[in-house]
Amino acid sequence: MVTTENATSSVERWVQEIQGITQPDQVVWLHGGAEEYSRLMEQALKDGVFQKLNEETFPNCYLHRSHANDVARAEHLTFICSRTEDQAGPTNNWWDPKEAREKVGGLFKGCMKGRTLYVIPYLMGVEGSSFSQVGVELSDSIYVAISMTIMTRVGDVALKHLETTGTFVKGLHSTGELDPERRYILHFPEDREIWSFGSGYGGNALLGKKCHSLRIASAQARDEGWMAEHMLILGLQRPGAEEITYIAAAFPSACGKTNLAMMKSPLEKLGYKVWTVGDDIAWLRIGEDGRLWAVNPEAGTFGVAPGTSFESNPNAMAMTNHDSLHTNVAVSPSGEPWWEGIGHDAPEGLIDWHGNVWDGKAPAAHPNSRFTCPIATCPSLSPEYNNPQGVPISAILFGGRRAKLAPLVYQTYGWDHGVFVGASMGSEMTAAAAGQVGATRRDPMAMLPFCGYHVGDYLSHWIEVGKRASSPPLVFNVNWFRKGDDGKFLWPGYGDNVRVLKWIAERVEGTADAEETPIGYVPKADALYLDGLNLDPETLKQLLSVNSDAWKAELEGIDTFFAKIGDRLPKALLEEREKLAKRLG
Ligand code: SAT
Ligand code: MN
Repeated sequence: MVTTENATSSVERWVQEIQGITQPDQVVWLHGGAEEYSRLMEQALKDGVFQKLNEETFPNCYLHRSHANDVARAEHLTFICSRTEDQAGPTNNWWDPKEAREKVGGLFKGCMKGRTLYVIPYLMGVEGSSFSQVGVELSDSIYVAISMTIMTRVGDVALKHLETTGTFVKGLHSTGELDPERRYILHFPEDREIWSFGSGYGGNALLGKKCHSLRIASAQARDEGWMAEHMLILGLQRPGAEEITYIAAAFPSACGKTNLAMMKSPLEKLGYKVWTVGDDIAWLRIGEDGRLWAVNPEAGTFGVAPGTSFESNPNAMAMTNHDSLHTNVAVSPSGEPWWEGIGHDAPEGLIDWHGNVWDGKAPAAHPNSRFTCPIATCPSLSPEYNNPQGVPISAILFGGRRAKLAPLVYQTYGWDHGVFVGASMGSEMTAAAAGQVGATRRDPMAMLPFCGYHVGDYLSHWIEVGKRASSPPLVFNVNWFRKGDDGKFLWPGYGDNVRVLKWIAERVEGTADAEETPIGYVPKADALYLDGLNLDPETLKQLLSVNSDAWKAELEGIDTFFAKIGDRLPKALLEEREKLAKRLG
């Protein structure tokens, strides 16, 4: 057991060391709490980092505009600096840790002259839970200090937790000059350390999120037998059911993860309600009962603004109306945020995300503009969110955008088949992303940019967990994006996805009807509750159809991707591939 003094003094020693290297004008420790938040925000307003939004209609809301070259994660500048290259695997950029430290270490020398160094102790996970982890981020960005205060449990609560664990993840961050030529996001998994230089953007700079909770944590989880996943967690309450059914789901970006996690069910009057546990990250462990138990390590939501409306996500809209940060959205002359797809026309005199009067040509809000809100303000927040044990997961969902291929939902034939489906999952690219429109980008478990070690070993770890868990979740695939010949979506999506969740919960319980197909169990037409939807039988048939020829072509795409993973791909997945080929005939 490490004493308080020891634990905190190890942080202090590190802060002094970094202070010596980066040479800030002053050092400010964050302790957490509302008063500190107000003080930081006052400073940020003075510095021009934030602007106040309309206090009457958007109380305690602020606008931040980032540098135009610094609006998204920089995957090509993100490195896994494991001791050997093969530990990083074929899907990560690798950099020799010694070389990386030399090169990027040089950039940190004196980089905080004239700036304030914020010491941000943070806790990922529930206070008092043995599954939680402490990190300390040292950053020269007040935007980061404020955002971390929303996204994590910041301050004394983290230092207190450190008393019991004694170890913390070290995260060093400087915005540098925001020069894309001098921008690096480095992970040292063996040292549980992160260095980020030259960016102030969320995923690059809020080091508790993707860097710690996924890249570093996934490598640690492999060593310790648990899982750090890019997953939402929700609970489905059903009439007559004694227990809530908890579901974890992984989708690539732009597939509606936040919307599903916070969904407002149109069947609420019938007793079907969705509770939000998390919208982005899940840490999962095998419990004594042999089930997988999940916690959301975060304390806030960092959601994509465009497309969020009272129709697509009323709960998120309610959160963005107060106590929130808005980054790179457009703003009306009266200080109200606006973005494409918000559900009402752009107001007269709209100011775009660059700060200019909008010319109506390019998007007014950046396509990756974001809202940052405390999860405590989520109207559908689960009472179990703060449970130190987490929630027991009954079903895992994978999915993506597949216009023609995948049915609305299917259940896999078991854990290994489920891992195969997750490993080969992909999404067809929309015009918003760089790359060929319509081409399928493979993204195993939606972890492609977030897995901190070799993807083949990662998939083996999944297979292992299934072996060790006596009651692993059932695994499903969903596709809200299937289109008809006219190019129109066949399924309404959003809140109506609760109808699919209902079928999934009934499969878990063993009461819903399904048909065996080559790819898995697909709902029988009358097994889905469709009252009030006006879905004609022909559309439903298309939604649930499995075309063997299309799946044979898919198999080729999967083979190409698996070949890239190489000989560290677990054999179980090759066996699943063979079984699928055989079922397809
Ligand atoms: O871009 S971030 O990693 O900050 C957010 C996300 O993609 O979920
Ligand atoms: Mn994410």
